[in-house]
Amino acid sequence: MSKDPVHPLALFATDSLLSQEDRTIQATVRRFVTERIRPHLGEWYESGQLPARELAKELGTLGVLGMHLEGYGCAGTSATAYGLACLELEAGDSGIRSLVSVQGSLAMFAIHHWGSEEQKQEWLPRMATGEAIGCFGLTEPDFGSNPGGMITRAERDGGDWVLTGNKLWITNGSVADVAVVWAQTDDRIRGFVVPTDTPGFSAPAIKKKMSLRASVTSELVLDGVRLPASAMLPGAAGLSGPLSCLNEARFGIVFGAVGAARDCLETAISYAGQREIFDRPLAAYQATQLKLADMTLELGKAMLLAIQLGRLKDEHRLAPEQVSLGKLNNVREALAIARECRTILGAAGITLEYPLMRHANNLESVLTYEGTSEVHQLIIGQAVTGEAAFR
Ligand code: TGC
Ligand code: FAD
Repeated sequence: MSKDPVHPLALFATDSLLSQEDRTIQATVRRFVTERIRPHLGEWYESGQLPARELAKELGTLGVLGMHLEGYGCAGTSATAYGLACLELEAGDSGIRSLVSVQGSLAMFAIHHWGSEEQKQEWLPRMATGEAIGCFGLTEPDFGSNPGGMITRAERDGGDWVLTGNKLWITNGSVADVAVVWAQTDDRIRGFVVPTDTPGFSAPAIKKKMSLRASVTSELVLDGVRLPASAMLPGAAGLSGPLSCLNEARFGIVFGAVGAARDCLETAISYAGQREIFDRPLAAYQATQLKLADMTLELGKAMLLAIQLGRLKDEHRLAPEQVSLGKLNNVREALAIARECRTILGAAGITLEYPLMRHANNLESVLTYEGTSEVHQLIIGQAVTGEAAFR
């Protein structure tokens, strides 16, 4: 006897754990993604071109840029609401969530948390509306997982700073108006707010990506970039400055990965219900149901973990190693779900008609950026043993 299907997340009743306000924000972002983003994703992904400037303004109007920050034109929502927005954006595409993460959690957060009042007034209101786009330059060609080894330097020259070095794999780089760049100085690692029209700054785009194609990824070249003394972020000294920003972006990914996984599972369930194989719907076979049941479990567990971390963050007691639990688990499981769902669609699963291969390819980057899986395993390993095993 057939029964009405239940949505995988409804089985966990996760909505009942969210406030009405957070759910309203989630529904608003979901509608935006459905109407404005989803119809274009295949084309943006295939061409590797994202209308980032136009989109940033629309995302600013939607209110998601720096939405969990207070003041300076930011909405000041709960952290959970920010996570739910990331979930809906990444249900569209990880690249769109990345645009928002890098703008709000990395570039804006760095200025908001570590910047001078003058830096905040100059950049945050324009970044919240999407009129100005930001990027965050931490990774270098030889220093990704180990950013503390960076060789980009900022030297004092009279009252000025002069920056020299290269950053690699920088999201939004070529379309940014402002780059938050981290560099070695005589007094530890420091952050600098660099207007991208400063002479000596360039940001060539990285091409031929097989992942995150609906996202701008660039190199940053700093060839004697001269900045006034006021360009340094006064609050940040040492590696804890940039790492504190990563906590914010990683938190968004904890939720975002659930969005990509949900989109894959919804697609596979719908397809399996319609696809007739050996005269019966694919959904009616045990082999299919075993896959769907296991993925439903992992999706629900990932969502529960995200909500728990959201609660902790809203209570200001979320520790970095707890963010690592979520980033590691949810991205790893989302990638496994995307690949398994692709098998359910057979050949159709490899096309851009369906989102599965696109999500799976994107999640390869998400698994690597913001701390690779191995880095997060080591952070958790350190938390439970007290021993650092990075070196
Ligand atoms: P370690 O000696 O452990 O720490 C150095 C200083 O930093 C403090 N700290 C943190 N502070 C805030 N938040 C955290 N999560 C922190 N982790 C450590 C620490 O207390 C210490 O402070 P102090 O005052 O004693 O100096 O540092 P380490 O060199 O051993 O490295 C540790 C490790 C490997 C965990 C860290 O380097 C790391 O997380 N590596 C991964 C790098 C990474 O994730 N890069 C991401 C770049 S941005 C990006 O990918 C954007 S993708 C686009 C998108 O987001 O959508
Ligand atoms: P590596 O650090 O060279 O790692 C290679 C392998 O070694 C990995 O498997 C890693 O887990 C493993 N490994 C590393 N350390 C250890 C260890 N101690 N023990 C065992 N194994 C280890 N960076 C930015 O600063 N800003 C951005 O906006 C940004 N956007 C990005 C966008 C995309 C699409 C991508 C792909 C990357 C982006 N990054 C960005 C860079 C990203 O953060 C780095 O790629 C990431 O930190 C890993 O560095 P890596 O690629 O140099 O790998």
